[in-house]
Amino acid sequence: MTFFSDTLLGQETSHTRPPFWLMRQAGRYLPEYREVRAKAGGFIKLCLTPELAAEVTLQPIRRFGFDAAILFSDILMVPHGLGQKLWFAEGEGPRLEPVTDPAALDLAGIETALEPIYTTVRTVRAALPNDVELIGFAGSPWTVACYMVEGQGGGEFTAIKALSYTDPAKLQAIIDVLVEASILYLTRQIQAGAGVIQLFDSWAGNLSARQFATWVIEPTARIVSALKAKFPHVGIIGFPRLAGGNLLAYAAETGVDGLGLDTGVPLDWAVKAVPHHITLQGNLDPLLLAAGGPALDQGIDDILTASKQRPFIFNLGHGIIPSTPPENVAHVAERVKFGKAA
Ligand code: 1CP
Repeated sequence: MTFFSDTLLGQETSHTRPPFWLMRQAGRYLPEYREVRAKAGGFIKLCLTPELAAEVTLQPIRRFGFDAAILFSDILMVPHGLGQKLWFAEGEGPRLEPVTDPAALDLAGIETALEPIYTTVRTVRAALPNDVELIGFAGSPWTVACYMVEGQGGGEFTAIKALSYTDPAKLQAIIDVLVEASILYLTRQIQAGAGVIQLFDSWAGNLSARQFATWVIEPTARIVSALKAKFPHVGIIGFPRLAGGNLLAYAAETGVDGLGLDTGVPLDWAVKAVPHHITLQGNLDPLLLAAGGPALDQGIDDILTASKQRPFIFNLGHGIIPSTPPENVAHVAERVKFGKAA
């Protein structure tokens, strides 16, 4: 067990600081990532070539000394594994051929097409120091379904919202495949060496309470309970981004050990309101990390203050943006990990 995992599971540790990692800690803000990315010949190739994916997973650990590495992959590798056509248009983000027939999705691909990802996990675990955790991940069914139904991200998700109201049985069939696929996929990651799991629900924010219960809480709870039954010591972090007033129901009903907070969640509120058996994670503004300067130090201080009140993992409120100067990330590491003054 690592310091990171112990904190997530609410166990006592001998550390006086929170463990830290940053969402999208591997990626385009790092010149060494851009170099490997250029060599890989495409983003999907990068995700499915174990030597390269392992290398970019390890790059930020070497540079900044995070307490956890996160497998380098993408939430859209699950639809890819299920046989849906996926490609990354240069400078435009992901594109998929919108799913029309849920019965055509093939669960076997999670074992076969995604096999290289499990090799990456094994390679990374073998290369990491024992006290550095390895986080495996998947997108939550709702967020992955958003891309599968729309064929892309970034918009208002009108097609999936329409489907949820006009043909909920069809959306349920897609979600059910994704629940099974996620359980298989995460089981394989854990067996290969992932000691913590994060479920990314980036698009959890555009749902009514009723829809949130059906499309976010219920499928997430099924994944968590299946994994917990097999792997009780693997902590699970849920990140229901922009969930707003639905956040407390998520915390109470999904069974997650940790709750990822987006930038808009007031920490002093979360420290009091979220059930105390849950470890909080977050929530420095990625744009503040990119901006740097005295405001960044104030943002770091706010999180360090909150982290003294209950088990806490230092992170951003969403992923690092590509224009972030790596020296700003080094500054966060020095302050959080080595206690350097502002
Ligand atoms: O060209 C490139 O290098 C591609 C950029 C990129 C990267 C670096 C994409 C495309 N994905 C990733 C890696 C990635 N994605 C990781 C790796 C581990 C890490 O260092 O954190 C993880 C965990 C993800 C997860 C992911 N992918 C999410 C959930 C988190 C979030 O940011 O909200 C989502 C929504 C995606 C979809 C996706 N993949 C890539 C992009 C640009 C996007 C977002 C598109 C959109 O805005 O809809």
